[in-house]
Formats: sequence, structure tokens, C-alpha cells
Amino acid sequence: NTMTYVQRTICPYDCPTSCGLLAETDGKKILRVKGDKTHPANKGLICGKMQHYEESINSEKRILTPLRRTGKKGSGQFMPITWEEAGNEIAERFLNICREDGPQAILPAVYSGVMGQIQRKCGEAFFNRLGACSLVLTLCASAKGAGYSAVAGKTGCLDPRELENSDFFLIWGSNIMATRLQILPLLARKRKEGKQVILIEACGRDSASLCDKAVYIRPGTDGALALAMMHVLWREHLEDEDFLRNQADGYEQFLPEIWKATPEWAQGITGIPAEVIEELAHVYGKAKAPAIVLGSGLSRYGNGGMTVRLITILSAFTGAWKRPGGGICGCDHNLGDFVDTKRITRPDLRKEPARIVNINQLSSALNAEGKDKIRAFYVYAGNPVNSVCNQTGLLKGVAREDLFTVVHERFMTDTALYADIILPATFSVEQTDCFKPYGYGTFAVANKIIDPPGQCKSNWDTFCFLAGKLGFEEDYFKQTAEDALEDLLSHPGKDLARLSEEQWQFLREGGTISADFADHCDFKTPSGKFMIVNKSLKDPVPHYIPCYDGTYPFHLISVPDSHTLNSIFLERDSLVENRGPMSLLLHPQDGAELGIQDGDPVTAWNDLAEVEFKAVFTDQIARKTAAASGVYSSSITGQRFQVNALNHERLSDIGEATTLNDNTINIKRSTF
Ligand SMILES: Nc1nc2c(c(=O)[nH]1)N[C@H]1C(S)=C(S)[C@@H](COP(=O)(O)OP(=O)(O)OC[C@H]3O[C@@H](n4cnc5c(=O)[nH]c(N)nc54)[C@H](O)[C@@H]3O)O[C@H]1N2
Ligand SMILES: Nc1nc2c(c(=O)[nH]1)N[C@H]1C(S)=C(S)[C@@H](COP(=O)(O)OP(=O)(O)OC[C@H]3O[C@@H](n4cnc5c(=O)[nH]c(N)nc54)[C@H](O)[C@@H]3O)O[C@H]1N2
Ligand SMILES: [Mo]
Repeated sequence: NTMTYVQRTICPYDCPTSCGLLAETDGKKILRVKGDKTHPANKGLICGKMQHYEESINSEKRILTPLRRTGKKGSGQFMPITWEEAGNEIAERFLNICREDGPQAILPAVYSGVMGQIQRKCGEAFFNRLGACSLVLTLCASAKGAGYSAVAGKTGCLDPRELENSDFFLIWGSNIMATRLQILPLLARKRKEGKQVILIEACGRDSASLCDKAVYIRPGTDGALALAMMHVLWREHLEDEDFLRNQADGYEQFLPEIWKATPEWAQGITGIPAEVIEELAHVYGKAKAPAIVLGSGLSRYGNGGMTVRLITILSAFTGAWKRPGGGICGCDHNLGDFVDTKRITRPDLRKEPARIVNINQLSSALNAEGKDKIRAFYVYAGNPVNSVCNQTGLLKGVAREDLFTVVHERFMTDTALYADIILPATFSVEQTDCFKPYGYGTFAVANKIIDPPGQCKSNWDTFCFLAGKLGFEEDYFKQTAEDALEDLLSHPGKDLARLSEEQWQFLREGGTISADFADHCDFKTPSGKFMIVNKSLKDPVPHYIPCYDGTYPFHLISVPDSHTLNSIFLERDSLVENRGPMSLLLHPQDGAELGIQDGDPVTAWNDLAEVEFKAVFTDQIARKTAAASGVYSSSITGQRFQVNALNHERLSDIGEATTLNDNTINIKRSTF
């Protein structure tokens, strides 16, 4: 008969929305979680995974104390130790390494386990102060970011709430069922009103049924489609010539690229029939306020930045940016000016220029010899053994006996299995943070609701604890996360500075506030114009460039799964069970040509590795494409290597991003 109460919080995971949640608690445990109907972005709608967030928080699989390795690396044998023991050992090892080889022999790795501005980014201050390597965080959508800003600079794209005014929707390379659930009610309503929704996908298994029509494209060739659509629009006089000549840079120089890009040419590259391209361009060109909802999958290629440049130009080619609801959505980053994250990351604490390591090349870094040898690896809020390419190289690296590895985690991940010391991490409800989602112009505070179980510590508290052990004197490391939040809020960006007393109060109590939508025609670029041609780039005039592709017959792509989020939620048996075994989606005709049947065990291989999957047939995939759905761990598949073992660590054309969708494989029926 205990009293319970409800507190607002925010989903901490790597999604465009940062959904508002209501958590019911007795002050000790989280009992129930539901969507916050008053939240401006998700309006109460949350995914199946978060509907039982409490099952993750209360999971018996959580790591509750610091652990020291007792068996071979990877064996999973650990014994509990105290924070004092763990902290002393980490400090001693780090100080020795700093003395012997310098702090650049210490490599931190973080990614997107928690998306809050404080808990995600506080480690940077610690490693800046230490002088460790600086990690380039481009494991996700930075080729997309680079491609978009190469054209639009810092101009804000469409906030999804602006899609209310759109009259035509191109869902381009986005698994909206898994990653953009919050816009589904709007799309359903628009379809009822007779507005068309068309999907352009390499694999539309999850999303095709939510659209009027799906067009399947050969992976990595979307730039050719965008060019050919512009060709048709130009030929049919559907372009906005006034906009292109007067508000954009370089239209004249770009025109020859369009003239060359006939639908017949694009058919040869994309595999989409020329008539379909013609029709697509016509319906797009006839719409007044067409919106392109752009996913990130198509940017994870050797030509990813160029592809996004071409699609961004297409999104403005008919003048759509001038009309409410017209333009491009999903290109992030410039939706609102709230807090100054440098107050958290503290680049000023670094005394010497950093040694830079790209997260996509962790495998190379961990296997380097000589003066570049990495001696300590500190992982937090990330699971690189499962999320980064060249998994065979990564496993070789983390298995090194002379590498001292610390992993700050909530669960025994494949990365944690290789740790010398594991530190127990918190859940979002056990720590204070603030959120600026990458898909909406909103900002939210999420206050700590309950104390962590066992001896779990947040990233903030852990770095401050270790700073103490290392003798860092800066006041920064003596603050609490609540102090850090107060510091951010007392140096507000322009969209916070204008809040009323009442709104401040609401925000501080865990509310979400919104920035105004961007002015899409006030171009935040050096020339003040939309940059069709961008002279600061190696490739100033956009044109079609092929992706890496490769020598094997099938193009391998990775697609998000709606039951899980990257390797998060693997602790939830029911979600993992519903998702099923690690599968490779294939077109039935390709399956037939390979002599395999739906459900067969198959082996996929290339120059890097050999990985076992279950073949799953779907019509909703481009030919000669194999799509691996979701991220799996060794404990689920029983295999040492998962899909990323088949992916190279090559980078994108611009943005230094992952090219995890740009690899080729052979496939055969497994023989046991
Ligand atoms: N349930 C769930 N939600 C998630 C995630 C998850 O794993 N599960 N991941 C989260 C993360 S980390 C991110 S970054 C976001 C966004 O996650 P992203 O991984 O960017 O996913 P999407 O934007 O949905 O885009 C992926 C889609 O691109 C398609 N695709 C791949 N290559 C091509 C191509 O060459 N051309 C075209 N047209 N399509 C292609 C794939 O088939 C897939 O449907 O979602 C987040 N939300
Ligand atoms: N094959 C394949 N590879 C992929 C993808 C894919 O779809 N397929 N997706 C790619 C994309 S888009 C991304 S963004 C990356 C994601 O790459 P990662 O961020 O490395 O992967 P996650 O699986 O999200 O792992 C995050 C880990 O952080 C832990 N964690 C959560 N909260 C906290 C916290 O507060 N503190 C600490 N210390 N730990 C915490 C979680 O338990 C989890 O194990 O993976 C990329 N790699
Ligand atoms: Mo991501």
C-alpha cells in the first residue's frame, strides 16, 4: 500500500525524437512507464521497447558492482571488487602509461548508449584533461550531416512537426517503422486526405506497407536517382528557375550534370526502370510542398556525402523550401540553440594537440604497433565490439594481453567480456541530464528519479571519482551532475534565453520546450545562398560518384530492427525472442538462384570473415541485396563474429563516417 507518484523523464536512447515519458515510482523503483501525452514531439506515443522500460531498469542481468577479470580475456570470468580498488587500479595504470608512453597511449571509446548532453559528453572533459586520444565520433550519420551542410550550411531543415503542411512525402531510405514511429500517425492521416507517401528503399520490409508505393533501389546509387529526377524536372520546366538562379550558388555550373543524367542512364545504375523515375519526378514536381524524409542508411557509403548533397539539392529544386511543409526532414543538428556543450566537453582542458582516432578505425588503432601502440582502452556508453566495423580486427585488439581495458556498462556486452575492469553504470532514471534530440527542435531536462541499485554510478559520477583518484584539481570535477545542469542552464542559448519564468519552471521540473521552426530560406551559409556548388570541397560541383561496392555478388546492408536499438534491449528476452535469429533478408529470386529456401541457414563471406545467418525471403528488397536486420551479440548467436565482421573500416567521401552499408559478400547454403 505504498504511495506512488509519477515523474516526467526522457527516453535516453539514440533516436531522432527523445520521447517524453511518464515514470511511475514509489521512490525506490520504477514501476511503470508510459508516453507523455503533453510532449510536443511524441504526444504520448512510444515504441514497444520503451513501453516496458522498467523491465530493463529492474533487469536481473544488470551489473551491480565493479568487477575484476579472473579468467582469460573474453571468458566472462570476473570477481566483484570495490570502487576504491577499481579506482586505485585504474589511476595507477593510467599514471604509469602517462609516465612511460604519454597519455596518447590511452584510447577512450564512447558512442550513443545515452544521448543526454551531460552524461554522454562529460567523458570528453576527463580525457581532455588527461591528454588521451580524442575519438572522432562518426559511427552513425556524419556523412549525412556533412552532405547536408555542404549545401545548406547551418540552415535548419524541417522539424517533423512541419510535415503537417506537406502535400507529398518521399520517405527516402528510412525505416520509419523502426526509427520514426512518431510520424506514423501524421502520415496515416495525410494518406486519408489523399496525399501520397512514396518509399525509396533498398529494403522496405518494415515500412512498405505504411506507404502508397515503394521503389527499390540498388544500394549506394541514390545520387543517380536524385540527378535523374532533376533531369526530368528541368526538362518539364518544373524547376524553380528564379530560386535556382537567384538564391543558390552555381546553378549554371551544375546544369551539365543534370543534362547528362537521363532516366535511362539512371536505370542502368539504380536498377529502377526509367518510366518509374519519370513518374516519380512528375508526381514530385507537381506537388507544391513536397517533403523528403531522409534516413541515414544511404549515407553510410563511400559516396554517402555526395548522395546527400544531391538529394538536398533535389529537395529545393522545385522551390519547395519556400513553402510551408516543403523541403527536407531528417538532416538534424540546426533545430534550436539551447545550451553550450563546450561547458561539458571542456576543450580548454587539453594542453597538447590530441592524437586523433576515428571510431570506425578502432580496429586499426587497437592493433597498432610501435610508437602508436595503445596501452589502455576505456569504453563507456558504447559497445564497439558489436557496433563497429571490422569485428575480427576489433576482437584481436581487445584480446591483447598487454592492453588494459576498462568498460563502464550496465550489462555484460561482448565488449565488456574483454575488460580487465568493469564499472557498473546507471540507467537514465538514476541520473540527471538534459536532452537535445537530433530530429526535433526541442530541449528537455530529465531529473534523477531514483537512486541507482547496488553500486552503479553514472558517467558523470564515475569520471569525477576517477578525476579525484588521478589528482585533477579543476572545480569542474568537483561538481555534481545537477551542478553541471545548472551551469548549462545559466548560460542559455537564444532559444532558452527567451523563456518566460513559467517556462523555466516547467523545464527545470522535467518539461520539454520547443524552439521556433527554422526559417528555411534564411540560408546560414557563407554566401547567404543555397550552395549547389560548394567551392570549399574537393569536389565542388555535385555529380554522381559510385560507392565502394566490391568484388562479391551481393551488396550487404544493415537495417535497424524495431524490436531492439543497436545492441540495446538485448537484456529483454521477449524482445529478443520476437526479433528471432540473426537473419539475412534476400529477394526470393536471388534465393532461388542461390539454391536456398526461405528459412535456410546460410553462410555469408568475403575477404574479412565468414558469418552464419538465417535466410529470410522478402519481395520488398532490391535485387542482389542482402540486408542484415538488427545488431546481435555472441551470446545470442553462439558465434564469435556477427555482421560487422563482414564490414570494412573504410570512411565516407566527406564527414569521415562509417560505410557499414558499403560492402559485398558471397552467400551459400550452410553445410554443417
Ligand atoms: N527500433 C530502432 N530504432 C532505432 C534504431 C534501431 O536500431 N532500432 N537505431 C537508432 C539510430 S542509432 C539511428 S542513427 C536512427 C536512424 O537509424 P538509421 O540506421 O539511419 O535508420 P533509418 O534512417 O531508418 O535508415 C536505414 C534505412 O536505410 C535503408 N538503406 C540502406 N542503404 C540504402 C540505400 O543505398 N538507399 C536507400 N534508399 N536506402 C538504403 C535501409 O534499408 C534502412 O531501412 O534510428 C534510431 N532508432
Ligand atoms: N551491424 C550494424 N552495426 C551498427 C548499426 C547497425 O544498425 N547495424 N548501427 C550503427 C549506429 S547508427 C550506431 S549509432 C552505432 C551505436 O553504437 P554503440 O553506441 O556502440 O552501440 P549500442 O548498442 O547503442 O551500445 C551502447 C551501450 O551503452 C550502454 N549504456 C547505456 N546507457 C549508459 C550510460 O548511461 N552509461 C554507460 N557507461 N553505458 C551506458 C548500453 O548498455 C549499451 O551496451 O552502431 C552502429 N553499428
Ligand atoms: Mo545511429
